[in-house]
Amino acid sequence: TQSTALPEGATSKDAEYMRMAVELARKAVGHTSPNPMVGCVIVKDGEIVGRGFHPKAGEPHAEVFALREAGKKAQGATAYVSLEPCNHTGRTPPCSQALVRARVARVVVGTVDPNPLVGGKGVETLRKAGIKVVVGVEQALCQATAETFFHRIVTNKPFLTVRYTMSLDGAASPSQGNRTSEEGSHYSSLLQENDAVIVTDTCIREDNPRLVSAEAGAKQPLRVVIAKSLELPLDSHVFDTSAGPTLVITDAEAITKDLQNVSKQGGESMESLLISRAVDVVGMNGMSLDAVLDLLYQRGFNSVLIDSTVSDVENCLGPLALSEYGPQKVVAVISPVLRGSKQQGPGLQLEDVLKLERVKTRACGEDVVVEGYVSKR
Ligand code: AOF
Ligand code: ZN
Repeated sequence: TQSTALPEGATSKDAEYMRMAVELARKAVGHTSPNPMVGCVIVKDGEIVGRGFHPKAGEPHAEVFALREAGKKAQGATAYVSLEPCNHTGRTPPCSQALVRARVARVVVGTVDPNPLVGGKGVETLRKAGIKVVVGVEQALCQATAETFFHRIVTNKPFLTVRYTMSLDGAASPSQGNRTSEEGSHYSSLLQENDAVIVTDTCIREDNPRLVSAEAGAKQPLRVVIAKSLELPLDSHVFDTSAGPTLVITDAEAITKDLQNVSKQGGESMESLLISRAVDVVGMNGMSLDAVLDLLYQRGFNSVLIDSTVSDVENCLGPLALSEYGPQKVVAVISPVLRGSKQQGPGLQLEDVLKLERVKTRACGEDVVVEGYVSKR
């Protein structure tokens, strides 16, 4: 079904091909950062002659793969691209020129690329070469597909999602049972979509989560543990780096002391464990969320998930929602349990309450998952 109004010069058939391009784009979910997911379909006389998607930064763009498959058939054809074709030489050459050289007759673009190096210039190059261009077919869908990239390129910060669980009576609740990492589960896709997942040392101690997506072929998110000290349980699942990479961010001053302290406990020392499992450790003064997000941005990440647990919700979710650093998206899991405890959270004044947008609610076993976007403040 069609999700947005059609721009002038576009048909419902165009929208259908664009949705195919988006489907192709999504094949690379979790793999493209710092680049966006992009898909391309080339159609000649009602027949699909080329298909492509951007698999990974450094590799060719969606258009290149689709043009390769189409070969000579690209001449006079229509190309559907979920994102405006690039017009600059980055890690790869400009797609606008590749489309011109292939002599396509028409290009249907999902949405303009907010990258200042592109920003409408791709469309301009195509039009100057006499190619018919329609912009904005399935625009909302195409923007949503590249939302983390859009956020990164515009704000120089990764797109932040906060997930937490709560009881029916509005108190924090253990999230253990909700981390069902089966293939196709909501949690598994959330991990697959995000480049990194942040948890605290409290979460490691209380829940000992694996933080591994069960989706076939998923690129595992970097598991980031924010820890006040390195005194973490040595048998924590996050230290099993055969399942996914792990980074521990801890206080810069505590770092040397902790490595030695723990090693006195006998058995495998924290220091040798971190080295043998190739766990990355970063010492940071202050460890503010801003500094952590900045470090992940520098590493080329588009999307970061904060997976909150019992104590974290009280400690950081309230202040976080109010902070200028986000989150952009909230995923709340409401479990049918009553805690009966009086929650004394930081709270918002009634007039400041944040209303989520584009809200989706679904049942997930006995839980209800509510997710939505935080409107720009
Ligand atoms: C497209 N098609 O499939 C993608 C585009 O370093 P490069 O050469 O990979 O260029 C990266 C930029 O190109 C990226 O920041 C974004 O603006 C655009 N991505 N463009 O025409 C694609 N992935
Ligand atoms: Zn390109």
